[in-house]
Amino acid sequence: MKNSVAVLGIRVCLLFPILFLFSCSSPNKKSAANQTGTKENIHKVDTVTINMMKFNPEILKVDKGDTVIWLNKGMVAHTVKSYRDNKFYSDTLAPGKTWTWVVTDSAAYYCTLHPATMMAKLLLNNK
Ligand SMILES: [Cu+2]
Repeated sequence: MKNSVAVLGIRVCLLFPILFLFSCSSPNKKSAANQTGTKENIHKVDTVTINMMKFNPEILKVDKGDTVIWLNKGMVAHTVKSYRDNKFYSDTLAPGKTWTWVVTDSAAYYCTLHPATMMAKLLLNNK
């Protein structure tokens, strides 16, 4: 009798860790499903290069939520300012510096230091 009680006790001790392992495997599947659901929120990042007194590309197609990075590869300082509504106005960008804006709308913009020659546009897709 004592033997059979001891065997039963050992079986219960083995059973609990196995149940514990199975119960742990299900939350992992849930978190994998959550990761696929966030893909819709991914936006792209575009770079506008400033060089030879020009924005390149001069017309950039974007979506709301995209990030635009202006990179000054020129020899002198420049700025990035929208014409209307003050949607954005960068700091003065020394050579080698960048400035970033997250797109909220389409915008025509220019360089306040060279307004006669440096003009460009951000155009929303589907417009
Ligand atoms: Cu400029």
